[in-house]
Order: sequence, then C-alpha cells, then structure tokens
Amino acid sequence: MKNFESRVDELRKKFEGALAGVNDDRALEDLRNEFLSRKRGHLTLFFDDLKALTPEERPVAGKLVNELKIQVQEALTTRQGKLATRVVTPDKADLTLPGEKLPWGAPHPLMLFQEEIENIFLAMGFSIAEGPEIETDYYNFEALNFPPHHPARDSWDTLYLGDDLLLRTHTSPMQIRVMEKFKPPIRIIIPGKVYRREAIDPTHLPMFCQVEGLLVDEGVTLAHLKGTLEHFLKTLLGDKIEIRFRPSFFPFTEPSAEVDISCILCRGKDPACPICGGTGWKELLGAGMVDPQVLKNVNIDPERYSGWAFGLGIERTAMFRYQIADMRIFYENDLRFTRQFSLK
Ligand code: 2NL
Repeated sequence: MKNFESRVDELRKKFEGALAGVNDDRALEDLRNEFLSRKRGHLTLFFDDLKALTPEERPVAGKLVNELKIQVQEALTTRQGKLATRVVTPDKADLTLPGEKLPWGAPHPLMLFQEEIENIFLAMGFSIAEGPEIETDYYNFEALNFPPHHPARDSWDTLYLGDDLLLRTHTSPMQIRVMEKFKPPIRIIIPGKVYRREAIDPTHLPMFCQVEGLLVDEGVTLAHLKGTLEHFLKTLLGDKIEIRFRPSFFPFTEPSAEVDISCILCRGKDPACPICGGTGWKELLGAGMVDPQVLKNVNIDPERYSGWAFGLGIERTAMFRYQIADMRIFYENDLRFTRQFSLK
C-alpha cells in the first residue's frame, strides 16, 4: 500500500513536470493521451493495478487514483483555456497582413427565379409541393394517360432504373400523388428537377427545372386557365407582354395549348431576332384542361369536377426574361455570371 501511495505521488510529479512544458494544443493532447487514454493511459493502468490489492486497501488506493485523475483533468482543461486565449505577440505574427477574405455564398439564379414564380402563385392562394425525382412508370406515364408502348412516350424518353423505375420526365407524377391524397378544391404548383433524353445544346439539357401548376374544382374552365396564366406571366415578365394560346396536344390534357408570349426584344419587327426569329412570338409553356381520364385515374369524378394544368421550363423562362442565349451557362457556376443575380 505504501508502495502504491508513492507511485501515485511520483505520477503526480511526472504530470506536473510535463504540464509545465506544454506550449501548444498538440503537446496538450499528447499529454492527455499519455495520462488518460482509455487503453494505455498511466491512470487507466493504475486502476487495473487496484485488482492486486487487498479488499481493505482497495477503496483507499482507489480514492487516491481518482483524486489524481480529477486533478489531471482539471489541470488539462485549465491549460487548454490558457492556450486558447494566448496573445500572439507582434514579433511572432505580422499583424499588418490583411485578414483572410471568405466569399459570401448566395442562392443560385435559377432558385431566385423559381422563388419569384412561387411567390406569384402563393399570392393567388396556391400551395407548393415537391416530390421524388425517381418515379414509377405508373406515376410518370400510365396515370397520365400514356399507355405502355404508346408512341407519345417518345417525346418524354428518359433514363430507366430497372423495369419499373425511371427519372421523372415532368413533375406531373407529383400532381397525381396530390390528387390521390387530397379532395378538390386543389390549387398547387410543383417545382423540381426533371430528366429527359436530350443531346446538350444551347436550348436543351438532359436535366432541367420545371414548374407545373394544377387547379381542380367544380366549374373550372379554360377561361380561368387563361386569366391565371396572363396574370402570372405579366407579373413575372412585365405588363406590356401579350399572350396567345395555340392548339396543341398532350396525352394528359384535352383540349391542350402551347402558350406563346410576344417577343420583348423586337416585338416582331426584326426578321433576324435572336429570341423569336422574326415571328414576334416565343413559345413558353404548355397547358390544357386535365383529361377526364386522368381525373378518373385518381378517383375524382369528372362529371362533377374539372381542372386545368400547365407546365413551364424554369431555365427557358429565365432565358427569356434575362435574354440569355445559352442555357448551359446556368450550370457552369461561373461566378462572373451568377454574381449578377444575387448582388441586387
Ligand atoms: C410542357 C407541358 C404541361 C401539364 C404539363 C398536367 C399534369 C396533370 C394533369 C394534366 Cl397531373 N396536366 N401537366 C399539362 C399541360 C402541359 O407541360 O411542355 N412543359 C414544359
């Protein structure tokens, strides 16, 4: 027992001597490990040695080791605090050097634009939902009235992940999920990334961002669609623009329309206009009345309810608004480009 006491004292002296020589965080950490490491720390080994003592000696010796352990822990903590508040003297550091500049992060221009779109629809009482980018064949195609192997699927070709899973080609699958879950009235917009089999060029990307809108209620007509889109596009792009609907086809809407907007650059006066090519119009989105079959697929009675939907590409619309000729610039992450949007 005497022997044990003197060993504890020796260890205390050893620790105090070592602590006096500690001048930086690394030396402090080494010392902490040397004494307190769970496997080989001096104090850990001492606790093991207690087993060799008699039952009477053990509690007394245990108390000694424990006291030393607490002393070591407290001394290490105090030392750590002192090291952290150490003042660097001018002869050790050049205090005239400028500080390190940390660049500010900022939202991506497409996200800012998406938020603008969202805010316009929120103000009209729409909600926002997001959904999975990996979808099943049913939600991406079948529920939307594309039968298996139907040629209409060709324009929405994508990457398949096995037989049934695919990268969604539009955010419509999420609209189906919303209609399955909620009863009309439904007013929702769904932004998100979508994927298609495309060769990359200035106006096509295999992944782009889309916003789709959906409204289902009793007595909903094409006039509501037109009024809503007109308000939306004028708020987003300016009061001066005009809008026209051209008949079109989508498997999931009937009737369907492509929505064009008057060219803000040349107003139809420049035959070589880079935006409209002299036609005076630019196609911006697709829309239509939800096909009754799609409503049936989600157990909404098409005799009682009707609805409209639209889809627009966020990059495409942002290109029009900011007169950007090449879509790829959104994804190059060149700060000279992206900074122009968030410094406002
Ligand atoms: C386009 C065209 C469109 C829709 C999307 C939709 C969704 C449901 C039912 C009916 Cl669940 N329609 N969405 C409707 C018309 C056009 O997008 O070219 N977008 C880039």
